Amino acid sequence: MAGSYTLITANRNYSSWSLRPWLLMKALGIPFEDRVEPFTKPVNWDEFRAFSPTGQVPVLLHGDRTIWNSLGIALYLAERHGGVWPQEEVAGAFAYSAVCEMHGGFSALRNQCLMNVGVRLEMPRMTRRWPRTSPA
Ligand SMILES: N[C@@H](CCC(=O)N[C@@H](CS)C(=O)NCC(=O)O)C(=O)O
Repeated sequence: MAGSYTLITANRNYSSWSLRPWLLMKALGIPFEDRVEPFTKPVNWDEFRAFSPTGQVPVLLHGDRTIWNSLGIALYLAERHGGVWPQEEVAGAFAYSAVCEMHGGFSALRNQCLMNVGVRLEMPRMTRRWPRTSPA
């Protein structure tokens, strides 16, 4: 047993990579210390290298082990906890494919559409009533 988990992420409003293992651990009820290392400037690699071999987040600390990369963390957790991957083979095949496609692809989309969960949009006013689906 390597000890308890500490998950290091940046601000999860802006870092979808950080959000992934955080959501996974929350959804599976895996207890962890939630350590946030905020982005303080456009590039934080030098500071993040103090705890991350790549200078990036997310990072999972487990005893004296450091596990980096969101998919690396998911794979590590899957070795220790049920529910990370579907049990059923066809569902598992789909899940492996979809996860790898998401992890290794969509770079153009990622570059164009950065994540910002903190943005609040003002919706335009409705100018007409929507039809009802059931009688009033
Ligand atoms: N493929 C990596 C991507 C990690 C990544 O790009 N992390 C970004 C935050 S979203 C980072 O730490 N960047 C350092 C910086 O922007 O200063 C993973 O899955 O963990």
